[in-house]
Amino acid sequence: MALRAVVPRADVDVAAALAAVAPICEDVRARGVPALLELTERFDGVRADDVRVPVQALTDALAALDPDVRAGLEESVRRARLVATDQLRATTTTEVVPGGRVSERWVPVGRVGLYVPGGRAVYPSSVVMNVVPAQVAGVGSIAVSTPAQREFGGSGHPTILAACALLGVEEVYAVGGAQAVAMFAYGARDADGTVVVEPVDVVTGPGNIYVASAKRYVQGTVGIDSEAGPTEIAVLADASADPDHVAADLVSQAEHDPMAAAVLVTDSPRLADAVDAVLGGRVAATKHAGRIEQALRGPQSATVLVDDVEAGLAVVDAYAAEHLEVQTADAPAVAARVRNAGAVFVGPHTPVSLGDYCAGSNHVLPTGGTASFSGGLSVQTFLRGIHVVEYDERALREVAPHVVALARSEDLPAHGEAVTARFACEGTAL
Ligand code: HSO
Ligand code: ZN
Repeated sequence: MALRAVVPRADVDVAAALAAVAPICEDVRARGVPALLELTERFDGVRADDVRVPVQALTDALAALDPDVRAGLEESVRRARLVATDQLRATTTTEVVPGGRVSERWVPVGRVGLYVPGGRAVYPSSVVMNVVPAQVAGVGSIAVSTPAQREFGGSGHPTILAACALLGVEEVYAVGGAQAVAMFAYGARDADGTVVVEPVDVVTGPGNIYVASAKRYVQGTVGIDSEAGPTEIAVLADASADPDHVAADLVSQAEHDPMAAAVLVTDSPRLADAVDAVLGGRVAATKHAGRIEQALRGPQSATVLVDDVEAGLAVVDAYAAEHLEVQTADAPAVAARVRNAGAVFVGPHTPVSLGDYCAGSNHVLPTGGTASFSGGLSVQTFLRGIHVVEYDERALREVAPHVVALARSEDLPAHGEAVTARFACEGTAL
């Protein structure tokens, strides 16, 4: 617990953004499409006639997609589908007593809205990570929203549109930010009252602090996945790790955002020095050196020296990283002991960026320490367990005295009477 207070962490105040986000959500709720178009003009600098991206634009974007990117996305989809399919849970049925059964059936939600950011983060891979589990879960209606881009005439980014087309998603909106989350949560009507966007049951997807805050605002009206914050990588390494690979992996996630966190936890001062020695060169040689440097220098990033791997495990558990790499001798054994992490990447050949695209795992993962109580996006996000209870007369009769006694203890006698009413002809003295 004490460790949790000292681990490095970005200061992201989602609650503070609520004040800015609440009026936006309420405006969308009250005025629908006209509000969406105005907000898009205000925040994205482009005035469109319509919020919906025509299906033809999706098809055209896919036709124009770089074939190598298409092949990469197809492989990413194939692997994500394999994993998601295995995540599906079978119905469980428990024979509690003869004649008394409880089942749990996993049923997909009816409709989901997936938010895909634009701006600096144009990630077709996030389309894959959100859409595939929803499809595998069996969600019948899937809509995507992504910010309107001025340079693309107010439509969504073509790579995002192409990824939607590749996955067979035809309902796409060019709406960004908090307003997109509100649009999904409340639905939206035209000025003349025609329903343009049906409300959804669940909103998922990453985004900036306003998107996260809007998700918090609408939660309860709809389900949400986790509130995504800046990306984090922690590497738990010992002297056996390759410093250049460790440095490359830290840099890879720092590339997302000046607020991204890159934390090295090691019991080897020599490894720490060696990583430091190569880090500068790697940063200087890569395209987004500016923001990477900011991320690595920020208070959210650090090297933590520990006495041994055991102590390192305590630190990474306290940190509860979105991504944790274990690069130690006998990495599988060490990884098996990790309790808090969004995803664990085991051994020298499993960099986080593999998981970002093509491992088959999901890259929508809990950030900001929330991995201590939640997990990443999966088919489970889109399913609900429904308990199905069926007792026959004998089984009910047998347990009736217990129900009556418990009901009495809670001063809810009508609860007991609902059971005894079934045996009324035999008297109620159960
Ligand atoms: N590392 C990011 C996901 C991502 N990386 C998308 C590349 N594209 C958060 O898990
Ligand atoms: Zn990434």
